[in-house]
Amino acid sequence: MSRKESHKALTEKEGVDSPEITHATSIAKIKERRKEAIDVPALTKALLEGHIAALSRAITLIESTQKKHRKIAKQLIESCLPYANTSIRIGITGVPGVGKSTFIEAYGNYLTQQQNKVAVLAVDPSSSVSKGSILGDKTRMEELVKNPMVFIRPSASGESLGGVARKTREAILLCEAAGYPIILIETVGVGQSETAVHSMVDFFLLLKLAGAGDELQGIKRGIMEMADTIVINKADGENIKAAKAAQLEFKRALHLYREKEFGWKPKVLVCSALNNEGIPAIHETITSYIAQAKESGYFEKKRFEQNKHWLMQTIDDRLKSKFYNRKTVQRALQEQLKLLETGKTTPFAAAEYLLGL
Ligand SMILES: Nc1nc2c(ncn2[C@@H]2O[C@H](COP(=O)(O)OP(=O)(O)OP(=O)(O)O)[C@@H](O)[C@H]2O)c(=O)[nH]1
Ligand SMILES: [Mg+2]
Repeated sequence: MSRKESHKALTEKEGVDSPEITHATSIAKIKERRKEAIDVPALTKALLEGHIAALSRAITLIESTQKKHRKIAKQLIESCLPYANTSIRIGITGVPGVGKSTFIEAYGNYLTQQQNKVAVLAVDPSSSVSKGSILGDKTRMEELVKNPMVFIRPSASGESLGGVARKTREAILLCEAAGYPIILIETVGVGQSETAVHSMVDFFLLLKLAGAGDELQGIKRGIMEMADTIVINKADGENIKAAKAAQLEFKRALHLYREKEFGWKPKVLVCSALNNEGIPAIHETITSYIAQAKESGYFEKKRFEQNKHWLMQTIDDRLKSKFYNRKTVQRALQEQLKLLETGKTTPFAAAEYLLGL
């Protein structure tokens, strides 16, 4: 046996690492330990002072599933709460490729020119698998990522939309405490994620394209109803005429919808995110919506409703996972399913039995 082989045999037998591995592991261990020693008051202080690194770190902690991190995250959020709730939260939705990221790049840059710091978050449960849109966003928000007044955080990963939504809501609070007065949240308008985003923002913007029917764009009527303003993007080049025609068409269609609570009528605008055209008018619309919503008391009321929604949602989620994670339930559920399959029980009797366990 050569020296190398005998060393390998020894390390395998006794579980001893090779010298290089030992060295690397000890460095990793030191780093790990350093990572573990989280000074929560210092991190909170740095976050409140607006340090981007501290904000990133804090968001990583709220995204962590580790129990000890969850505990720290809870502390962090509690210390940030008095400074939160201060921003304008804007949701941006639309089918893939409509230009959400390009729009955020244009609008984000416009906002920073007005001396506003901007935080950009994303809700895209699918990206946890493909990471596709994160990569896309980095390249499509070229200018914005370099802008020191902007904080960009790609979508949190998570198996469920509920998990991603919770993390995003907590990230909003942290961004607010770190001094970001405007938060833009991008979400893909094809699943349930826009409903989740709608219930965490003050203003919901739907981006659309001219020339494609609603079915083609995969936008359901419900999402149209949620929108506080519709913007037809890519109104440039040969597309301008079609965009203007679509604007008229949507204006007409929106007449059929009922007014929003404080008498707000959703507007229909056009823009070219790519050419930075139409952005100031969109900003004016958003500003005037927020002013009216605040004046009428709707702004506060909506935020309370949203908080109520998330409280109930969290209870639902917790109860469900508590129930399904129980070994007895898991076993009994399988048994009941078999009984159901062979016609020996009914869905209601089975449910009653399981819930009574
Ligand atoms: N002509 C034109 N192209 C645009 C405009 N806005 C976006 N695009 C292009 O449309 C493509 C998709 O843009 P994105 O901003 O990535 O779209 P998205 O909605 O964020 O896409 P997902 O994140 O994949 O859902 C890119 O090639 C953009 O350059 C616009 O105003 N005019
Ligand atoms: Mg995008």
